[in-house]
Amino acid sequence: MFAVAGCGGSPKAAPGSSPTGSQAKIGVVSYLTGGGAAYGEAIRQGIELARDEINAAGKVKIELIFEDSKGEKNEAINAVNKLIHKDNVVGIIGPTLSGEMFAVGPITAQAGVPIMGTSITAEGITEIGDTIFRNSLPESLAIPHAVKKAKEKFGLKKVAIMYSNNNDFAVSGFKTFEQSVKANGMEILTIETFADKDTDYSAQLTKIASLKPDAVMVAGLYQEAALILKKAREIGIAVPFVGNNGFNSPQLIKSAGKAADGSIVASPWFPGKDDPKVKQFIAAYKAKYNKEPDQFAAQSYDAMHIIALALEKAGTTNDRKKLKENLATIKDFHGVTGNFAFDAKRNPAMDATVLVVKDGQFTELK
Ligand code: 1QQ
Repeated sequence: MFAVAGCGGSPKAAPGSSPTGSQAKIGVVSYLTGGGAAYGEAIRQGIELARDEINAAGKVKIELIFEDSKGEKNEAINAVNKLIHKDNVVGIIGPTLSGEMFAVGPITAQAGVPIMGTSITAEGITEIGDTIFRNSLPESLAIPHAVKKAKEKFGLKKVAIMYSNNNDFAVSGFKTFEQSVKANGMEILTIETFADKDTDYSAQLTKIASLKPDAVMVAGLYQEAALILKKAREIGIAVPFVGNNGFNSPQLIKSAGKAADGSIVASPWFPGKDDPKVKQFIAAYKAKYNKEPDQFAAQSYDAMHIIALALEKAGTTNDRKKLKENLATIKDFHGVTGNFAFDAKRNPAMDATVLVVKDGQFTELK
Protein backbone atom coordinates (compact mmCIF):
# COMPACT_ATOMS: atom_id res chain seq x y z
CA MET A 1 0.00 0.00 0.00
CA PHE A 2 2.86 2.37 0.80
CA ALA A 3 5.13 1.20 -2.02
CA VAL A 4 5.34 4.85 -2.97
CA ALA A 5 7.36 5.62 0.17
CA GLY A 6 11.07 5.80 -0.52
CA CYS A 7 10.79 6.11 -4.30
CA GLY A 8 9.65 8.97 -6.47
CA GLY A 9 12.87 10.91 -6.11
CA SER A 10 12.95 11.46 -2.37
CA PRO A 11 16.14 10.27 -0.66
CA LYS A 12 15.88 6.72 0.59
CA ALA A 13 15.69 6.38 4.34
CA ALA A 14 17.37 3.66 6.35
CA PRO A 15 14.80 1.52 8.17
CA GLY A 16 13.69 3.26 11.33
CA SER A 17 14.90 6.65 10.28
CA SER A 18 13.81 9.49 8.06
CA PRO A 19 16.12 10.87 5.33
CA THR A 20 19.28 12.58 6.48
CA GLY A 21 19.16 16.32 6.34
CA SER A 22 19.98 19.35 8.35
CA GLN A 23 16.33 19.94 9.28
CA ALA A 24 14.27 17.65 11.48
CA LYS A 25 10.94 16.95 9.81
CA ILE A 26 8.11 16.93 12.32
CA GLY A 27 4.56 16.04 11.29
CA VAL A 28 1.65 17.72 13.01
CA VAL A 29 -1.83 16.16 12.96
CA SER A 30 -4.34 18.68 14.22
CA TYR A 31 -8.10 19.39 14.28
CA LEU A 32 -7.80 22.42 11.98
CA THR A 33 -11.27 22.60 10.43
CA GLY A 34 -14.73 21.68 11.71
CA GLY A 35 -16.56 22.01 15.01
CA GLY A 36 -13.47 21.83 17.24
CA ALA A 37 -11.13 23.89 15.05
CA ALA A 38 -10.42 26.43 17.80
CA TYR A 39 -8.50 23.68 19.63
CA GLY A 40 -6.44 22.80 16.54
CA GLU A 41 -5.83 26.39 15.52
CA ALA A 42 -4.42 27.26 18.95
CA ILE A 43 -2.26 24.14 18.80
CA ARG A 44 -0.93 25.08 15.34
CA GLN A 45 -0.09 28.61 16.45
CA GLY A 46 1.74 27.47 19.60
CA ILE A 47 3.84 25.02 17.58
CA GLU A 48 4.70 27.57 14.88
CA LEU A 49 5.78 30.17 17.41
CA ALA A 50 8.04 27.63 19.12
CA ARG A 51 9.44 26.51 15.73
CA ASP A 52 10.38 30.10 14.90
CA GLU A 53 12.21 30.48 18.22
CA ILE A 54 13.98 27.12 17.84
CA ASN A 55 15.09 27.86 14.28
CA ALA A 56 16.28 31.34 15.27
CA ALA A 57 18.33 29.87 18.15
CA GLY A 58 19.87 27.52 15.58
CA LYS A 59 20.81 24.47 17.66
CA VAL A 60 18.24 22.36 15.82
CA LYS A 61 16.32 23.25 12.66
CA ILE A 62 12.70 22.19 12.44
CA GLU A 63 10.53 21.74 9.36
CA LEU A 64 6.83 21.25 10.10
CA ILE A 65 4.35 19.37 7.95
CA PHE A 66 0.74 20.00 8.98
CA GLU A 67 -2.16 17.64 8.32
CA ASP A 68 -5.79 18.46 9.14
CA SER A 69 -7.58 15.54 10.83
CA LYS A 70 -10.89 17.44 11.09
CA GLY A 71 -11.29 15.68 14.45
CA GLU A 72 -12.02 12.41 12.61
CA LYS A 73 -10.31 9.10 13.33
CA ASN A 74 -10.06 8.08 9.66
CA GLU A 75 -8.58 11.41 8.61
CA ALA A 76 -6.06 11.13 11.45
CA ILE A 77 -5.09 7.63 10.30
CA ASN A 78 -4.55 8.82 6.70
CA ALA A 79 -2.53 11.78 7.94
CA VAL A 80 -0.27 9.66 10.11
CA ASN A 81 0.34 7.12 7.34
CA LYS A 82 1.30 9.90 4.95
CA LEU A 83 3.62 11.53 7.47
CA ILE A 84 5.34 8.26 8.34
CA HIS A 85 5.65 6.67 4.90
CA LYS A 86 5.68 9.54 2.43
CA ASP A 87 7.13 12.50 4.32
CA ASN A 88 9.42 10.31 6.44
CA VAL A 89 9.03 12.49 9.51
CA VAL A 90 11.24 11.82 12.53
CA GLY A 91 8.34 12.39 14.92
CA ILE A 92 4.72 13.55 15.12
CA ILE A 93 2.90 16.08 17.29
CA GLY A 94 -0.80 15.43 17.80
CA PRO A 95 -3.46 14.41 17.12
CA THR A 96 -5.87 16.69 19.00
CA LEU A 97 -8.42 14.24 20.41
CA SER A 98 -7.93 11.14 22.56
CA GLY A 99 -10.15 9.16 20.21
CA GLU A 100 -7.86 10.04 17.33
CA MET A 101 -4.83 8.89 19.34
CA PHE A 102 -6.51 5.57 20.13
CA ALA A 103 -6.87 5.20 16.32
CA VAL A 104 -3.37 6.28 15.25
CA GLY A 105 -1.26 5.31 18.28
CA PRO A 106 -0.94 1.64 17.29
CA ILE A 107 0.18 2.66 13.77
CA THR A 108 2.94 4.92 15.06
CA ALA A 109 3.99 2.34 17.65
CA GLN A 110 4.24 -0.31 14.94
CA ALA A 111 6.36 2.02 12.80
CA GLY A 112 8.53 3.09 15.76
CA VAL A 113 7.73 6.76 15.25
CA PRO A 114 7.52 8.87 18.41
CA ILE A 115 4.25 10.77 18.70
CA MET A 116 3.35 13.36 21.30
CA GLY A 117 -0.13 14.54 22.17
CA THR A 118 -0.35 18.08 23.48
CA SER A 119 -4.08 18.14 24.27
CA ILE A 120 -4.92 14.48 24.86
CA THR A 121 -6.20 13.66 28.34
CA ALA A 122 -8.05 10.30 28.42
CA GLU A 123 -6.88 7.37 30.49
CA GLY A 124 -4.91 4.64 28.74
CA ILE A 125 -3.23 6.78 26.07
CA THR A 126 0.44 6.06 26.69
CA GLU A 127 -0.36 2.40 27.36
CA ILE A 128 -0.93 2.10 23.57
CA GLY A 129 2.84 1.81 23.11
CA ASP A 130 6.23 3.07 24.20
CA THR A 131 6.44 5.55 21.32
CA ILE A 132 3.41 7.45 22.68
CA PHE A 133 4.06 10.57 24.76
CA ARG A 134 1.93 13.44 25.98
CA ASN A 135 2.60 16.71 27.76
CA SER A 136 -1.11 17.33 28.36
CA LEU A 137 -2.28 16.70 31.88
CA PRO A 138 -4.37 13.48 32.06
CA GLU A 139 -7.93 13.95 33.32
CA SER A 140 -7.16 11.64 36.22
CA LEU A 141 -4.82 14.36 37.53
CA ALA A 142 -6.93 17.39 36.57
CA ILE A 143 -10.58 16.50 37.34
CA PRO A 144 -10.06 15.50 41.00
CA HIS A 145 -8.56 18.96 41.68
CA ALA A 146 -11.53 20.72 40.08
CA VAL A 147 -14.11 18.54 41.87
CA LYS A 148 -12.46 18.95 45.28
CA LYS A 149 -12.03 22.70 44.92
CA ALA A 150 -15.62 23.14 43.70
CA LYS A 151 -16.93 21.09 46.62
CA GLU A 152 -14.96 23.13 49.17
CA LYS A 153 -15.85 26.45 47.60
CA PHE A 154 -19.56 25.85 46.96
CA GLY A 155 -20.36 23.24 49.62
CA LEU A 156 -21.53 20.74 47.00
CA LYS A 157 -23.53 17.76 48.28
CA LYS A 158 -25.44 16.42 45.27
CA VAL A 159 -24.55 16.70 41.60
CA ALA A 160 -25.67 15.68 38.13
CA ILE A 161 -23.22 14.39 35.52
CA MET A 162 -23.47 14.70 31.74
CA TYR A 163 -21.08 13.31 29.15
CA SER A 164 -20.73 12.62 25.43
CA ASN A 165 -20.95 8.87 25.10
CA ASN A 166 -19.41 8.65 21.62
CA ASN A 167 -16.24 10.56 22.47
CA ASP A 168 -13.36 8.63 24.10
CA PHE A 169 -12.06 11.63 25.98
CA ALA A 170 -15.52 12.42 27.41
CA VAL A 171 -16.22 8.81 28.39
CA SER A 172 -12.89 8.71 30.22
CA GLY A 173 -13.62 12.09 31.82
CA PHE A 174 -17.02 10.83 32.96
CA LYS A 175 -15.44 7.85 34.73
CA THR A 176 -13.01 10.14 36.50
CA PHE A 177 -15.83 12.53 37.47
CA GLU A 178 -17.85 9.65 38.86
CA GLN A 179 -14.96 8.34 40.98
CA SER A 180 -14.00 11.78 42.12
CA VAL A 181 -17.53 12.80 43.10
CA LYS A 182 -17.90 9.57 45.11
CA ALA A 183 -14.46 9.97 46.69
CA ASN A 184 -15.55 13.41 47.88
CA GLY A 185 -18.69 11.96 49.47
CA MET A 186 -21.17 13.62 47.12
CA GLU A 187 -24.36 12.09 45.83
CA ILE A 188 -24.92 11.56 42.07
CA LEU A 189 -28.55 12.48 41.31
CA THR A 190 -28.45 11.43 37.68
CA ILE A 191 -26.07 10.57 34.83
CA GLU A 192 -27.19 11.93 31.46
CA THR A 193 -25.55 11.24 28.11
CA PHE A 194 -25.40 13.02 24.78
CA ALA A 195 -23.41 12.60 21.56
CA ASP A 196 -20.87 14.82 19.78
CA LYS A 197 -22.62 17.27 17.42
CA ASP A 198 -25.96 17.03 19.28
CA THR A 199 -27.80 20.34 19.30
CA ASP A 200 -30.77 19.71 21.60
CA TYR A 201 -30.14 19.14 25.30
CA SER A 202 -33.63 20.01 26.60
CA ALA A 203 -34.59 16.52 27.75
CA GLN A 204 -31.44 15.96 29.84
CA LEU A 205 -31.42 19.47 31.28
CA THR A 206 -35.14 19.55 32.13
CA LYS A 207 -34.64 16.37 34.11
CA ILE A 208 -31.52 17.77 35.80
CA ALA A 209 -33.36 21.01 36.67
CA SER A 210 -36.13 19.02 38.38
CA LEU A 211 -33.57 17.23 40.59
CA LYS A 212 -32.06 20.52 41.83
CA PRO A 213 -28.37 19.57 41.94
CA ASP A 214 -25.77 21.80 43.63
CA ALA A 215 -23.59 21.53 40.51
CA VAL A 216 -23.48 19.85 37.10
CA MET A 217 -20.35 18.02 35.91
CA VAL A 218 -19.92 17.92 32.13
CA ALA A 219 -17.41 15.86 30.14
CA GLY A 220 -17.34 17.07 26.54
CA LEU A 221 -15.87 19.42 23.93
CA TYR A 222 -16.65 23.16 23.77
CA GLN A 223 -19.12 22.96 20.89
CA GLU A 224 -21.50 20.76 22.88
CA ALA A 225 -20.63 22.25 26.29
CA ALA A 226 -21.48 25.78 25.11
CA LEU A 227 -24.94 24.66 23.95
CA ILE A 228 -25.48 22.82 27.24
CA LEU A 229 -24.54 25.91 29.26
CA LYS A 230 -26.78 28.19 27.21
CA LYS A 231 -29.80 25.88 27.53
CA ALA A 232 -29.15 25.27 31.22
CA ARG A 233 -29.06 28.99 32.04
CA GLU A 234 -32.13 29.56 29.86
CA ILE A 235 -34.21 27.06 31.85
CA GLY A 236 -32.96 28.41 35.16
CA ILE A 237 -30.10 26.09 36.16
CA ALA A 238 -27.87 28.68 37.78
CA VAL A 239 -25.49 26.37 39.68
CA PRO A 240 -21.76 25.96 38.91
CA PHE A 241 -20.73 23.65 36.08
CA VAL A 242 -17.55 21.64 36.46
CA GLY A 243 -16.04 20.73 33.10
CA ASN A 244 -13.14 18.66 31.90
CA ASN A 245 -10.41 19.58 29.42
CA GLY A 246 -12.88 20.50 26.66
CA PHE A 247 -13.80 23.56 28.76
CA ASN A 248 -10.24 24.91 28.59
CA SER A 249 -10.74 26.69 25.25
CA PRO A 250 -11.79 30.36 25.32
CA GLN A 251 -14.06 29.36 22.44
CA LEU A 252 -16.36 27.93 25.14
CA ILE A 253 -16.81 31.45 26.51
CA LYS A 254 -17.13 32.98 23.02
CA SER A 255 -19.86 30.48 22.08
CA ALA A 256 -21.75 30.40 25.40
CA GLY A 257 -21.37 34.07 26.29
CA LYS A 258 -22.71 34.97 29.73
CA ALA A 259 -23.89 31.37 30.23
CA ALA A 260 -20.25 30.26 30.62
CA ASP A 261 -19.89 32.19 33.88
CA GLY A 262 -19.57 29.78 36.80
CA SER A 263 -17.78 27.11 34.73
CA ILE A 264 -14.97 25.46 36.65
CA VAL A 265 -12.05 23.55 35.12
CA ALA A 266 -8.52 22.52 36.08
CA SER A 267 -5.62 23.43 33.82
CA PRO A 268 -1.84 23.42 33.94
CA TRP A 269 -1.97 26.76 32.08
CA PHE A 270 -2.76 30.00 33.82
CA PRO A 271 -1.69 33.23 32.09
CA GLY A 272 -1.68 35.18 35.35
CA LYS A 273 1.35 33.23 36.66
CA ASP A 274 4.16 35.42 37.89
CA ASP A 275 6.81 33.78 35.73
CA PRO A 276 9.01 35.67 33.24
CA LYS A 277 8.83 32.75 30.81
CA VAL A 278 5.01 32.93 30.79
CA LYS A 279 5.08 36.69 30.30
CA GLN A 280 7.58 36.44 27.45
CA PHE A 281 5.48 33.72 25.75
CA ILE A 282 2.29 35.78 26.03
CA ALA A 283 4.05 38.85 24.58
CA ALA A 284 5.58 36.88 21.67
CA TYR A 285 2.27 35.14 20.93
CA LYS A 286 0.36 38.43 20.96
CA ALA A 287 2.95 40.01 18.67
CA LYS A 288 2.63 37.17 16.16
CA TYR A 289 -1.11 36.46 16.28
CA ASN A 290 -2.66 39.56 17.82
CA LYS A 291 -4.48 37.54 20.50
CA GLU A 292 -3.92 35.88 23.85
CA PRO A 293 -2.62 32.30 23.90
CA ASP A 294 -4.86 29.68 25.51
CA GLN A 295 -4.01 26.40 27.24
CA PHE A 296 -3.88 24.51 23.94
CA ALA A 297 -1.41 26.99 22.43
CA ALA A 298 0.70 26.91 25.60
CA GLN A 299 0.85 23.11 25.73
CA SER A 300 1.77 22.73 22.07
CA TYR A 301 4.37 25.51 22.37
CA ASP A 302 5.97 23.57 25.24
CA ALA A 303 5.70 20.29 23.30
CA MET A 304 7.60 21.70 20.30
CA HIS A 305 10.36 22.95 22.63
CA ILE A 306 10.49 19.57 24.42
CA ILE A 307 10.92 17.77 21.07
CA ALA A 308 13.64 20.21 19.99
CA LEU A 309 15.46 19.61 23.27
CA ALA A 310 15.24 15.85 22.77
CA LEU A 311 16.56 16.16 19.20
CA GLU A 312 19.41 18.31 20.47
CA LYS A 313 20.26 15.79 23.22
CA ALA A 314 20.03 12.96 20.68
CA GLY A 315 22.25 14.77 18.18
CA THR A 316 20.00 13.73 15.31
CA THR A 317 17.50 15.18 12.88
CA ASN A 318 16.20 11.87 11.53
CA ASP A 319 16.67 8.99 13.94
CA ARG A 320 13.25 8.07 15.27
CA LYS A 321 14.58 5.65 17.88
CA LYS A 322 17.05 8.16 19.27
CA LEU A 323 14.35 10.82 19.42
CA LYS A 324 12.08 8.43 21.30
CA GLU A 325 14.81 7.45 23.77
CA ASN A 326 15.83 11.02 24.43
CA LEU A 327 12.25 12.25 24.82
CA ALA A 328 11.78 9.72 27.60
CA THR A 329 14.73 11.23 29.48
CA ILE A 330 13.31 14.79 29.66
CA LYS A 331 12.91 15.46 33.35
CA ASP A 332 13.90 19.05 33.94
CA PHE A 333 12.09 21.20 31.41
CA HIS A 334 10.68 24.49 32.58
CA GLY A 335 7.89 25.40 30.19
CA VAL A 336 5.12 27.97 30.08
CA THR A 337 2.80 25.34 31.58
CA GLY A 338 5.18 24.89 34.51
CA ASN A 339 7.93 22.51 35.52
CA PHE A 340 7.75 19.50 33.32
CA ALA A 341 9.02 15.93 33.44
CA PHE A 342 7.89 12.74 31.74
CA ASP A 343 7.09 10.04 34.27
CA ALA A 344 8.01 6.40 33.66
CA LYS A 345 4.87 5.99 31.53
CA ARG A 346 5.59 9.05 29.33
CA ASN A 347 2.85 11.10 30.96
CA PRO A 348 3.58 14.55 32.34
CA ALA A 349 4.20 15.06 36.03
CA MET A 350 2.99 18.60 36.65
CA ASP A 351 0.59 20.77 38.65
CA ALA A 352 -2.85 22.14 37.79
CA THR A 353 -4.64 25.34 38.72
CA VAL A 354 -8.42 25.35 39.20
CA LEU A 355 -10.06 28.08 37.15
CA VAL A 356 -13.56 29.54 37.12
CA VAL A 357 -15.10 31.67 34.38
CA LYS A 358 -16.05 35.04 35.82
CA ASP A 359 -17.36 37.90 33.69
CA GLY A 360 -16.26 36.03 30.58
CA GLN A 361 -12.69 35.39 31.78
CA PHE A 362 -10.85 32.38 33.23
CA THR A 363 -9.78 33.40 36.74
CA GLU A 364 -8.17 31.36 39.48
CA LEU A 365 -10.68 29.73 41.85
CA LYS A 366 -9.10 30.28 45.23
C1 1QQ B 1 -9.00 14.91 24.51
C2 1QQ B 1 -9.14 16.28 25.03
C3 1QQ B 1 -9.80 17.30 24.18
C4 1QQ B 1 -10.45 18.36 25.04
C5 1QQ B 1 -8.79 17.93 23.29
C6 1QQ B 1 -9.31 19.06 22.45
O1 1QQ B 1 -8.69 16.53 26.14
O2 1QQ B 1 -9.57 14.55 23.47
O3 1QQ B 1 -8.30 14.12 25.17
